[in-house]
Amino acid sequence: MNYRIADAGPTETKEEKLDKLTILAVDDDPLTLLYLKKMLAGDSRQILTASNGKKALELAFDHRPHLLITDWRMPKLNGIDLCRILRKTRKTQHVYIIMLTGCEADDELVEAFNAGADDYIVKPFTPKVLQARISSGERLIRYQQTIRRDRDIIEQYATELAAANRKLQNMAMTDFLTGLPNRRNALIRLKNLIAEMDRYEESLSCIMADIDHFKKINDTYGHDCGDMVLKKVASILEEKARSYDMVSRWGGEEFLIVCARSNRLESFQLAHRLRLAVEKHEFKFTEGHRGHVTISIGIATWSPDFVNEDELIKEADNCLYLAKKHGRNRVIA
Ligand code: GH3
Ligand code: MG
Ligand code: MG
Ligand code: MG
Repeated sequence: MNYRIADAGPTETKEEKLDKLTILAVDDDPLTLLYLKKMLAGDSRQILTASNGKKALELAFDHRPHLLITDWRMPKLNGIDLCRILRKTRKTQHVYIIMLTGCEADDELVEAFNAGADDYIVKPFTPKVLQARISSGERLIRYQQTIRRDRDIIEQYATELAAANRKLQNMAMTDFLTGLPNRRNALIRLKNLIAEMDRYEESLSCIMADIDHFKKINDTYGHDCGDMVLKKVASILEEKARSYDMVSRWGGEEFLIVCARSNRLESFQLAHRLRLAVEKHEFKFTEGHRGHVTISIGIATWSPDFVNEDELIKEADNCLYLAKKHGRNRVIA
């Protein structure tokens, strides 16, 4: 698993390389606009200009500036309405807005802030003051960028963590060798199924299958060959069972098949099919050594006589024991 939480966590305050600051200056007076453009120019800035609110709006939507300096009174769309629209539009709602205007009455200042302005400068302004206010705005913009970046990192960690958890959960429920659901998984399925089948008054059965004389395969051809046989038997059982049966690896060379909506006769027929399919398959144990393996099967069908799933499995185990005792390669229900 590739955890990166330890090396560069979201709480780290590493100085990061910041984007160029995009500033949009808006004024219907060409001289003011020219002046602003010259004054604002700098290596770390991109300066855009517009001569009215409507053009500014188009530029803002296209370029998503970080900061906007706008005049109030302009043709087509004034600065106040420009503010309102930008604030209401998702992609521009966070732009830092400085109103630069000749209006200096308190009511007008209040109106500008109510429309969404972040700062207010009365004309004529001095470059020093404007620069200082832009710096203050830039600090806020950078701070917001850091927060957004940290949030993205946290979201990414959360996604990775959720995926890792899913993988772990999957691993805890799956048999490593065969890829089948493991015993824990089968027990959960069985428990749930018993409740479900009881509710709908449907039958359910358990098929316990055990490979005959499996130890001999290990002893004769080696453990790897034993593993190969286990995997193949697992895949034969999977292939021959119905899609709603759960074939699980119960342990060693034993497989439990949990059969929903399956009475004694139906599960008996399925068990026969499984037994024949395994018996029929020709294994290549080693170079020049081919042969067959068989399985013995015990079946138990759920009824109110059983206390719980453990009792049901115990019954399937008893039948399996009898199948072994009576000569193996057979089904007992
Ligand atoms: P029976 O017909 O009575 O079931 O005889 P058996 O030899 O199949 O049963 P026994 O319980 O004596 O031996 C089972 C063997 O399965 C012993 C164990 O080493 C082997 N085994 C269990 N798990 C694995 C595995 O994952 N891989 C391999 N290769 N062998 C395994
Ligand atoms: Mg004007
Ligand atoms: Mg066995
Ligand atoms: Mg066994």
